[in-house]
Amino acid sequence: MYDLDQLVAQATAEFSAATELARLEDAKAGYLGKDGSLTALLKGLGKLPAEERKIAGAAINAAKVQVETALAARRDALKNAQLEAQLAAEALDITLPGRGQSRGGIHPVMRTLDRIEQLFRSIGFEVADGPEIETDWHNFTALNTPENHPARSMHDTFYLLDETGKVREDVLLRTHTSPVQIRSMLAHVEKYKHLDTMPEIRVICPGRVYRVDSDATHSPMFHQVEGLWVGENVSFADLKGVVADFLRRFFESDDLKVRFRPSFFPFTEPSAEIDVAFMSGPMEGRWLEIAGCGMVHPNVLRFGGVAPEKYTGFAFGMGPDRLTMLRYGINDLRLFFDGDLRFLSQFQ
Ligand code: 2NM
Repeated sequence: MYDLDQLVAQATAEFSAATELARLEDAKAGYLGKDGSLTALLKGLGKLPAEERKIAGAAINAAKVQVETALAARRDALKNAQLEAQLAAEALDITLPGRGQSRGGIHPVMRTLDRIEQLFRSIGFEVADGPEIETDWHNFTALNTPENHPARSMHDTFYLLDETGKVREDVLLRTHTSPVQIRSMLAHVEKYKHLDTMPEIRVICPGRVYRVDSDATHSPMFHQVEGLWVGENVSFADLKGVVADFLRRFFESDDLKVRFRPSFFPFTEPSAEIDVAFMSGPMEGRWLEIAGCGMVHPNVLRFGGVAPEKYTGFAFGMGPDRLTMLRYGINDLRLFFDGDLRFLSQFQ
């Protein structure tokens, strides 16, 4: 009869030779599978006479148990080895030194913004913000900008696409912070609609704005601070006083001249550019263009819900990026927005 001991020894050897689980299952099939040798022996039992069948059956079953035991042992061993290998591959060296923490800092432009906000708060202005994705109406229409004005073209303004890739007509990246002032006027008027005369609006709007422009003095994203003061009898003289006082405090110098040069903006009438000249220091005597301003156009007041027959207002806008460049003697605006820590950490 078949040598069962040899069969068990051979099965055990084959299992040991299998170094992967899949190969082990192949080896198993040769003994315990449908066409396996042990399976065949068990099937053949039926042909034996009754006495022999009993003895042979017991022997074959004992052999089967041995094969199954060897198989299970090898299976465990391979699974263990696999787990060990995975753990080894994923091992972390916890003795490596950490990367260290470095101290964060305030961006130089944000320092300028903080300073501007602080100065205006001290004379009774509030600080407001609004969305950077703005409606065409708040950004242009309410600011008295004609339908065909070049600022509205895709050369100058970033538009957004809809789901089908078409340019949306209704929204854009705001090109100035003036829409926040429209929103401030509308909210203020609504808040005080129960009064005959509303309290004055005094607000500044600092924030990011976007234009299609990029060179040493223009970045597609830059910052603005715009201010608005609306009330009864607010005049150009008030504008001059507020702006001149602000500039002296901002530059920490009484030794500077301020001049208002006639200009044009769709949202103000009259309009002016504001120039500053330092009377001492490295920039002595040079006029620098620092801001734009004017009396808010009656159409703009009306779009903001304010009656131009009763109220007047002035507005101004300046570029804190440019002010920061002046303050620190920087000649390329893009340095502020490259995110290079070698540059930025110099301002801490
Ligand atoms: C500037 C220059 C002149 C301005 C006008 C307004 C508003 F919304 F009240 F009409 N906000 N800002 C303004 C006026 C801005 O920036 C150079």
